[in-house]
Amino acid sequence: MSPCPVMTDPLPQSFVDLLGDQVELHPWTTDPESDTLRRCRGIICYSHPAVDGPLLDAMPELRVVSNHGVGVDHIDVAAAVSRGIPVGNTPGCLDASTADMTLALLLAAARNVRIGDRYARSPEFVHYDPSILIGHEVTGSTLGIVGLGRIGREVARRAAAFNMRLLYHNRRPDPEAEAALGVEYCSLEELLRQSDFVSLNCPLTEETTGLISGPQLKLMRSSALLINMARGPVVDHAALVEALTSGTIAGAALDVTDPEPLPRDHPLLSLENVLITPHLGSASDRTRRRMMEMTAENLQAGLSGRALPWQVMTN
Ligand code: 8YV
Repeated sequence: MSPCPVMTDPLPQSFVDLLGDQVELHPWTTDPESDTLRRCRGIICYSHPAVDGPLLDAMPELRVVSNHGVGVDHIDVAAAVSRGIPVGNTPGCLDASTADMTLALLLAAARNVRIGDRYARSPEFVHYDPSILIGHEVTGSTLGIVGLGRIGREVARRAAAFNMRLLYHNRRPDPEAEAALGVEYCSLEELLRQSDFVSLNCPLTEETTGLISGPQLKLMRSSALLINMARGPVVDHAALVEALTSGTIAGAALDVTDPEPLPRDHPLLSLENVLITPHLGSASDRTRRRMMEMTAENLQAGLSGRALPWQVMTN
C-alpha cells in the first residue's frame, strides 16, 4: 500500500520513526492551491497554526486531525465534527508532568532560583550574605488553583505534601475532589484575595480568555505570585506588566505567553520578577513518548476509518 499523505507541524525524528513508512509527511501549509491540502488525509498538529473551517474545506481528502497534546484551543473542533472529521488528543498522560512543572515554577519563583543562579555565577558573589534573596515560604502557604481538572488535581496532590491550604475555582464546585484532595471551593475573587500562589491550570476557552486581567490582578495580595501553566491568553499581558511593575503582585512564573514566543522586545522579558519557560509543561521523556504514541494511534485509527481511542467531544 502506498504511504498515506499527512500534513504536520515539524516533528522530532523519534516521532517520524514511530510513524514509520505508512505515512508520508508534508510540511504545514495554508495555501489552498497546494498539493498538500488537496491530497493529505491526516493532520498532526500541536501548536498554533489554526485548524479552522477554511483549512478543513481546502482538504477534501481529510479523515482525521490528531493533536499532539491535550489542549485543542487552536482547533475548531465543532467545524471539524460538523464536516465529519474526528479530532483526537492526548489526555491524561501529561497530567503528572505538567503538575510537576507547575510545582517547579512555583518553587523556583518563590525561592528566587533564577535570580539566585545568576547571582551565584556572577563576579558579585564573593561571600555568603544571609540577608539576600529572601523568598516566600511555600510550606504552609495558600495555593489557589484555577481549573481543578486532571492537571489541577495533580497539582493539588503535590501541593498537599507542602502542607499548603488548597483553594480552587471551577465553573462548578466538585464535592468529590473536595473529599479526595482536601481542596476548598471559592469564587475566583475570593481565591485571588486569599492565595499566596495562584496557579492557572484551566483550558483556554471563550470563558477563560482574559480571565486574569487588571481587576483580578488588583484583588491579589501584593506578596502573591501568579503561575500560568494554562495558555497565554488566559492572562491579559498588558495588565500583567502593569501589575508586576507597580507592585500590585510580587511576581509571575509563565510557562505560556501570548503570543508565544513573546516578541524579543516585550516588556515582560526585562522584568526581574518574572520567570519564563518555553512551554515545557509536558516536556518530560516518558510523557512525550506517550503523547507521540497516543497521537500516532489516533492518526492511524482515523486514517483507517476506526473510532479514535482518544476523541475530543464537542460540548
Ligand atoms: C504542549 C500542551 O504544548 O498538551 C497541551 O495542551 O500544552 C503541551 O503538552 C504540546 O501540545 C506539545 O506538543
